[in-house]
Amino acid sequence: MTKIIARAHTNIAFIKYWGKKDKNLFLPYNNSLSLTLEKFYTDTSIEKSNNDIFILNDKVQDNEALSKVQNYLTIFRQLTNDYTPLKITSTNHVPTAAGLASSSSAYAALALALNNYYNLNFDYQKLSTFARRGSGSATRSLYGGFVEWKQGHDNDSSYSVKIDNANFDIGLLICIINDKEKVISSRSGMEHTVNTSTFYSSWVKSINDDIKNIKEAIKKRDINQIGQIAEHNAMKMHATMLASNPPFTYFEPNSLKIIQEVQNLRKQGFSCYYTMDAGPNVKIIAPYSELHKINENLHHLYPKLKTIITKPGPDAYLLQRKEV
Ligand code: 2P0
Repeated sequence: MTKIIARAHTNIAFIKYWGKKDKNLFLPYNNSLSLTLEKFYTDTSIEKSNNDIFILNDKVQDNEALSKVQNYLTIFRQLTNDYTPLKITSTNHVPTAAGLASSSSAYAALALALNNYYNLNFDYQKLSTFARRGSGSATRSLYGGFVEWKQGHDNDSSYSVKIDNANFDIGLLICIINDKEKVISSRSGMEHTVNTSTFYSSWVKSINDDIKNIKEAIKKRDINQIGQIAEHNAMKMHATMLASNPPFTYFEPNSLKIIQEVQNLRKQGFSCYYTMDAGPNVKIIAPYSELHKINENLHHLYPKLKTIITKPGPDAYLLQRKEV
């Protein structure tokens, strides 16, 4: 009997994905571009079993969570015509109470594990189309460094490519504003935005320039340009939510306090910029070599603030393939 364990790291988008053209296939309205993170990852193992079982973070999951995974497994089962029951064990290595989404690493690790379990031998580009069917952001978590998800127009053309290994002085400082589960899931938040936001079409129109410009900045290792483009892109995305009807936001008062401090630190000469996703946590983009100093400054003002510093992360990889 074969046991597979795969590891994939989470990613944070510098150019965001916020809306699906096709909800079934997870085809997005625009290309997006992210940085994979070293500190956060998911390990997923697959082995034969008497029944389908899904264990997440050491807890056997209920039927609702299991059936979500089974729906996903159907894609592989229909492809291989192998309906053997499976035990799937998944552990999210996200520092306690980080309040970060793990669906990107979860579905990338699962797709890679299934690729090996069924001996499909798909390359990462092809595999990213399978990760995508679990969660949009997972499309970008097969690769390390900077990754672009090409929106495409059908299942096979909506995949990820690696842009750059990000092997230079860049990192992220995550400020944990709130570690509770979010009230509005990204899935329903993006759908509401697509359906009602006055600004949605201008957001989509603005993406091609952002992608082109950030790729040039990455090539030049220009952290200030990378940060400026990412920061503006994130705020444009959040503006689409404010212009939804009824409006909503993921901002909390403390998110704004951190943003203000990032702006102050920038005036003092730090090359730091902010981005936010479907939650109140603020992520600071800066040279890795400056992040500890930035962290000290933040703690001087907010001694209780929880923060995590991370470098860019690697490609997803197989930890183990063992006959048991
Ligand atoms: C991103 N986010 O590009 C954007 C920016 C949040 C804000 O992808 O419905 O969990 O599973 O495709 O990928 C979060 O949404 O949503 C996300 P689904 P996902 O990273």
